[in-house]
Amino acid sequence: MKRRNFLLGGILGSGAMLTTPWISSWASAPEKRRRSKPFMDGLVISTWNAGIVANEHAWKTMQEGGSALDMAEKGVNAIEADFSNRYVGLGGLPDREGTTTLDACIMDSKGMAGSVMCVEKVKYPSSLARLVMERTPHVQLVGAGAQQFAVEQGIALDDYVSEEAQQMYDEWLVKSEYKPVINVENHDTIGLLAMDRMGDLAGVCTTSGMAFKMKGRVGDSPIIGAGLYVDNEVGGATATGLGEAVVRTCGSFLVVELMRQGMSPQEACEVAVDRIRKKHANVKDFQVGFLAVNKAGEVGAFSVQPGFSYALHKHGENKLFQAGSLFKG
Ligand code: SD4
Repeated sequence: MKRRNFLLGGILGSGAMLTTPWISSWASAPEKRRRSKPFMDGLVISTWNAGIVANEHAWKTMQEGGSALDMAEKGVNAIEADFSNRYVGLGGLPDREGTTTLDACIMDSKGMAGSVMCVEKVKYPSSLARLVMERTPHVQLVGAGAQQFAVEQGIALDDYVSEEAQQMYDEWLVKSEYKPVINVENHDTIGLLAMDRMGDLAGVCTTSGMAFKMKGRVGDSPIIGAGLYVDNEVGGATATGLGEAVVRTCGSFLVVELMRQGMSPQEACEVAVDRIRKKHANVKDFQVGFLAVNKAGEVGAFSVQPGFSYALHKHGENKLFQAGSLFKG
């Protein structure tokens, strides 16, 4: 057989596999999506109650001509700057050594990504993640290296320490109990997905991480594919809650891939939560929530425990919703 014919035979041979039902539905999904009309009105969806404020800022950014990436960054900057928030930014609860460390990542519509992990004294970690994406050949910078990069970029380090967070830390020290907590009050990471009027998508996720975590612990929030994933051809997803469970299951990537295979954002979030259930015998003891959006502007939200709120800015209205959940409380 001539080499050219041999190669052709190989391609046709693997094409025969497309007759299996799963592969063929997967293969036809992009075709289906091409037929659904892209949403061009602008949309923002973000986690927890603080999402309302973040959405407002993202929307304003869009009205001023900003891209989906600008919307995402400016949206969460408003929460990072709010030092009364104990779960995002420098007002966040510290690790078990008493130091607040921040995690953030960002993704644009071209599939570019940037991330900073375990960084100290940086007021806007999501903006630093954007600088990593735009001004370095890398995707992730960690700890002292991330902080050094911030300084090199002209960012002044901020020594803010929240008295209330310090007091909560002192109370925690008495027992030093280290276990994941599931209720709403103990989660507030902000994950935000934005779609601009070109129909392009971007996303961001920013947090001070799990309260009283071990020194050096990094959760899902700054991990591309775990706390956030955006594919401008398909949609985007973000996660909140117990980061370890989300990292183990590549949660946000999973949601986007399920949408790629033809699932709605809601179905994809529910299947991802179910995957977490199957992989964790202790699923009753922790919270994880997912948000998703597809190119048609359809959204989905689902969590392990009840109490996961999210904010949706669509058709000019910014509203808070409660996600459905695996357990009913
Ligand atoms: C983490 N996923 O560090 C974050 C925490 C969180 O709402 O989302 N809290 O694991």
